[in-house]
Amino acid sequence: MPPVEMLVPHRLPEDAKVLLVVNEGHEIHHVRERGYLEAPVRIKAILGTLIDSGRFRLEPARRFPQKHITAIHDSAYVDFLEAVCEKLDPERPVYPYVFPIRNRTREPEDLALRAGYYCMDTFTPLDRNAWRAARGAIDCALTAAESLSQGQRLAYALVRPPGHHAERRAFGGFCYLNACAAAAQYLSASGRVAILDLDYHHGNGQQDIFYARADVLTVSIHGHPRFAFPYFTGFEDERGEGPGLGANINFALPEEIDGPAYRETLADALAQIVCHRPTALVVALGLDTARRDPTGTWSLRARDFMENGRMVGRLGLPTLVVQEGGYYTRSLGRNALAFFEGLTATPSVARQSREAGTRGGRAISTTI
Ligand code: Q9C
Ligand code: ZN
Repeated sequence: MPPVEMLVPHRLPEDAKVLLVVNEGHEIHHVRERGYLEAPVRIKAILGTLIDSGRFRLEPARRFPQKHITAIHDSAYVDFLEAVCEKLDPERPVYPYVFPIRNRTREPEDLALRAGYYCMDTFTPLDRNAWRAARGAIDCALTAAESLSQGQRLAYALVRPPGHHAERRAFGGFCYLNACAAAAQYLSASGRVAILDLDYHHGNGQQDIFYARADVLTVSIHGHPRFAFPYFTGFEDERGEGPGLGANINFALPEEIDGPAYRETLADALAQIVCHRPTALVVALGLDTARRDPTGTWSLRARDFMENGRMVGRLGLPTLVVQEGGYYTRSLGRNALAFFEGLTATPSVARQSREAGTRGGRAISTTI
């Protein structure tokens, strides 16, 4: 079979294109330590490939009020993050090194010490621009979410730093603010929402944020925490609590997984999402499930990402994709594009996205 690229006309009508919102200012957050994988080149690699494909329509991010951040994060945590970043020397990131896990009622006064109070690991530093860049990522996700509520069927927030490890009151795993959770929270005002986390690492952030909520389903497919970050969460018996019991679903997979094995689990995950009857879907798209990713152990290739996209697209839901991890720079663009080729391969989704353009301003509606 020829690649999908050759099967579709190169010049798509504007309203059939995927809405793309890029975190323009992401480069200000650049941890220059050798071996820090979460680098600006990740966005460059993906964006170049997407633009060349002619399938995306760029839209600038709008600025949203801070209430969208405090709706999903503790306000003391948000205040801390903003204040500490401003005070840092641009050349010297701060790595948390003391973690007051016992006496949590006393927040250390010293900002470097307080970093540990709000952090889950020793490899995610605070730096001068972490707050501003993470806030930019939130604006992108919210801009894209807003487009869904206006009738757009498919949008992509191409952002870094990533967000899915950021919990209500903690940063870590290269994440500071949880953009996919902010988008889901925004969309939940108009109906039930599902988050599908396809990053290699457990989506502990949105699990934590929505754990007691029945209206936002959180699903994550990831490497089992016995060998994969974040190590303490992502077990299958974490199912939600109170009214949210049953609305958190973890699929913890073994160290070696290929495309077909992954798809078996993805099919189960999608069936759970159908049961939830969401009006919108947020996909936390990690590309670190790819072959050769330095943080992962799996072996997905471009054709697997395309098939994954196709399976997700068959849900026929208004879909917002938020970029998360993925660190093997050479395949990032190819794999991201393949995922979107799959997502838009279902005729019904393409048709709906064209109709959306003429419908302008209509609220999201589910098609399943
Ligand atoms: N130097 C995301 O994919 N692994 N985060 C340990 C230690 C880090 C991944 C690296 C995994 C974090 C968003
Ligand atoms: Zn990851």
